[in-house]
Amino acid sequence: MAMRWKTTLAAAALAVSLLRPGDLAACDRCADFDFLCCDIPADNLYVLTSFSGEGMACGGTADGTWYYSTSWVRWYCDARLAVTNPDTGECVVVQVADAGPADWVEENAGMPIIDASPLVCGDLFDSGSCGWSDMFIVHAVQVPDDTPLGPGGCPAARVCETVVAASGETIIDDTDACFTKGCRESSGAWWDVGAGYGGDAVFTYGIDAAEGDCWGRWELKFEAAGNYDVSVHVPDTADKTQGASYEITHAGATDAAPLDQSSTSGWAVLGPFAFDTAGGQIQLTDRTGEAVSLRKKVVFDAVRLAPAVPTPDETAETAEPVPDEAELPDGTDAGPETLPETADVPDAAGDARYDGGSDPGDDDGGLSDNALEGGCACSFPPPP
Ligand SMILES: [Ca+2]
Repeated sequence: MAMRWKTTLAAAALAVSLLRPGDLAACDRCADFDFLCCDIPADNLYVLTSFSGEGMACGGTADGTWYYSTSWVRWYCDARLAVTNPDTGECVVVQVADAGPADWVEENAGMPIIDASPLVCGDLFDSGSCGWSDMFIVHAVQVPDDTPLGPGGCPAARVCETVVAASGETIIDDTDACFTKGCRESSGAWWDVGAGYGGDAVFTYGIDAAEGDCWGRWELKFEAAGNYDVSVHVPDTADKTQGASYEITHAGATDAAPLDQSSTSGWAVLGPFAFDTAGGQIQLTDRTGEAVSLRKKVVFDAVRLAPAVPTPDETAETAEPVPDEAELPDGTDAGPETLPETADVPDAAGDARYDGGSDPGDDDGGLSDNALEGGCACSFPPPP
């Protein structure tokens, strides 16, 4: 927090000269600065602009000789971003070193802006400088703080390629490139759980604040529009939060799905949600309403999506077998598309029932368990 306030003062001195009073809010402004936009867009797309010839809020000078960028209010000083031209795939890694731009600049552009070294313009768009009216669109995501700057760092930057299938289940783990995480103010606020789907998960501590600081996001792309059951995996570990709230952005709406992680281990169903092919997002932040001194863990692990099965008669008349459905979403679907997933080692090993004791070589674990629970594993041919 000391760093934050130190940089805050410098940023205020820099940005106040750009402030044009009277502009209306169109971005999600920071709690502390009503002239800076804090929101990170779900599609991670920004307009690229360039600047040089001035001091920067995090220290150092924007002299156009290295890979610097805004904005520390969206990330933090010295965070690193992989900035990609989505049309060409060309990418450079930049270091967050400055504030801004002021909100009215982003409103003029109609999009969030990353203001960066002219080097970025040159590498990605063969241009000596970039203004917002050029509308050079870039995709930017946070990468580890030790990622090398410039073009050489980009192999470490991964692209989200997982697409939610129109049938069967699709799992996006915290190790997938479609999961990203970061913090607006804190640095190094992530730890490994040492358990979870696939044997891994990460956590940060919950806070009691008006806005979240650290966040994790699962980016969702869809093969087909429709209703999908959304589940999240919660690793078995101590001192989890009671106040997790997943925000599901889908088909133009955002709904909150609260979950008491402290009483959950394994898959938890958040509900069915309607998605379109424009994509969606699941976000979880550290805003749990619990004092950070309580050290309650907010855990980030896998999410699972599967097309919701339309059974209007059953849902109206029968009791809900929630636990069974949570464990076996494909239990009634023994079609060919189920077999590869069930026989897939990471799926079986990562199931909640195998946390902490999975045997990666035990291909049959998921199959026999399905059979015991009344699934359709008996119809599967023996694994090769
Ligand atoms: Ca995991």
